[in-house]
Amino acid sequence: MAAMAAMVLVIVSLGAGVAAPTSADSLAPPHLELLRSEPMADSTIVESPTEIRLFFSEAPVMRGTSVRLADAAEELVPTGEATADESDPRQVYIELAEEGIIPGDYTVHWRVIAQDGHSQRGDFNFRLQPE
Ligand SMILES: [Cu+2]
Repeated sequence: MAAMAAMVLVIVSLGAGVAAPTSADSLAPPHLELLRSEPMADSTIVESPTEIRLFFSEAPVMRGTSVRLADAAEELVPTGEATADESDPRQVYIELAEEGIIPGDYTVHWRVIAQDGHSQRGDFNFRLQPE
């Protein structure tokens, strides 16, 4: 057990020596990231949005990409399918029902496959609270 741990340490330090990284981040290739969203994460908005829009650092593969909206009870809110913006495929949106959503707390659950095949997922919240 101890011998194996020591071997792993040797391999890790050899790898680090060759790559001469300045930080742990430089060992990993860049991954698709969610840069921002509309509505913004953790924001309180006063009017129902007509869509939820996510701004990624690169265009995801749309097959395998999903964006879902859940209410405070974690019930899914009916929306359109996740769609890539025609003019900028790094932007992905879902359209909400014409009548909008009712006041309350919401969670957006997103899941994407990046061009490099890595899947990424996350979620963020916002509150709709008319004045
Ligand atoms: Cu990746």
